[in-house]
Amino acid sequence: MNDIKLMNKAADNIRILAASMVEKAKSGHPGGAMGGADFVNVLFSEFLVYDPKNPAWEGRDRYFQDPGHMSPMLYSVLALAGKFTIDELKEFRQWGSVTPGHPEVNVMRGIENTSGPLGQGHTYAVGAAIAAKFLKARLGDVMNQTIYTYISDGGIQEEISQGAGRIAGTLGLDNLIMFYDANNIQLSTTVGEVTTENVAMKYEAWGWKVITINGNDVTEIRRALTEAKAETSRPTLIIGNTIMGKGAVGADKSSYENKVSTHGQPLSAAGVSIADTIRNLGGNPDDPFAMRPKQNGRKLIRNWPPRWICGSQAKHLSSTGRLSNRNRTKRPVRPRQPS
Ligand SMILES: Cc1ncc(C[n+]2csc(CCOP(=O)(O)OP(=O)(O)O)c2C)c(N)n1
Ligand SMILES: [Mg+2]
Repeated sequence: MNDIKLMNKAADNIRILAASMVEKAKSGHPGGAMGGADFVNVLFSEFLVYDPKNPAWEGRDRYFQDPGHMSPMLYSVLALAGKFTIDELKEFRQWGSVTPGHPEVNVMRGIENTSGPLGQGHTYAVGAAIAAKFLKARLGDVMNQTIYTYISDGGIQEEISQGAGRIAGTLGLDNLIMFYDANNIQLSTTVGEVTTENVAMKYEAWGWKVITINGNDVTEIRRALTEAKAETSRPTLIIGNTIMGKGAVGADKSSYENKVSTHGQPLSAAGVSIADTIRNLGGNPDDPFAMRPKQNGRKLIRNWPPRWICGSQAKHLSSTGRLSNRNRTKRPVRPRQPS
């Protein structure tokens, strides 16, 4: 495992990149992306199993991001994994670019799907988990993938996610792990102003395992993901209490964390000093798109990707975590790469 300081630096790097993308595009959603950075950093660098040489490998873990508006977070973590370039991040939300506001599908770049309509990503993930169960029953452990999904306050509230969550619990989809970015902020109010339900109890009533953590703490995220992976009869909901706009400060160093105003506009429009925020997060305001792979001569992200399997050699990670060559399947025709 990477050391925690290194992980926090990588997450801060994701925060800076996400904020800088929205700032340059003069449009987008920086606050939520900055709060969720720690989770995606841990997931993509230490848990997600995929083959960098064969992105379309059918046995890969899947990641569905329900809040498409947090795409700067996804592009940034994928840029650290080498799937997007700095120039492509700079083209965020520009016509014809590979970094649109709400990416749909781009498997070769690591994007299974994100949704514009909140709640839809939850249903994609449940559908994928059902499909994975079916394929595993047919083909064996080669299809032993985990389906991860990320949901935010808006998605949790949407009716479509209720139906998906209920059936996932009923079917006991233990291959489904959902992180709920509970930052208590939504489009124009705090969550408590419109919803008072107990989300943990709701999902428990549907048959889910529920773990509540500090969603900005690497150790707690790792522990929750490890526990969720070990679950053998239920889907898991990890409720991560996170900080909207984590690290955002004004020119006078006052905090702009936990503010509705950072939901859907550039930080500068919310009164934040982008330069002071980048400095506060350990970056250089003169080079806001820097990826900081080295710190004191050391590679920042040592293990990108730390655990991967080579689908082209038909190896797979069995449930015991050992590589084997069993259940070799014919490679399907590769999906055409969407432009
Ligand atoms: C079905 C649907 N209704 C409305 C919207 C518009 N919308 C975009 S983001 C958002 C709320 C976002 O709150 P949250 O999901 O908590 O994201 P955060 O503010 O924490 O980034 C809404 C209502 C949408 N994308 N989809
Ligand atoms: Mg929110």
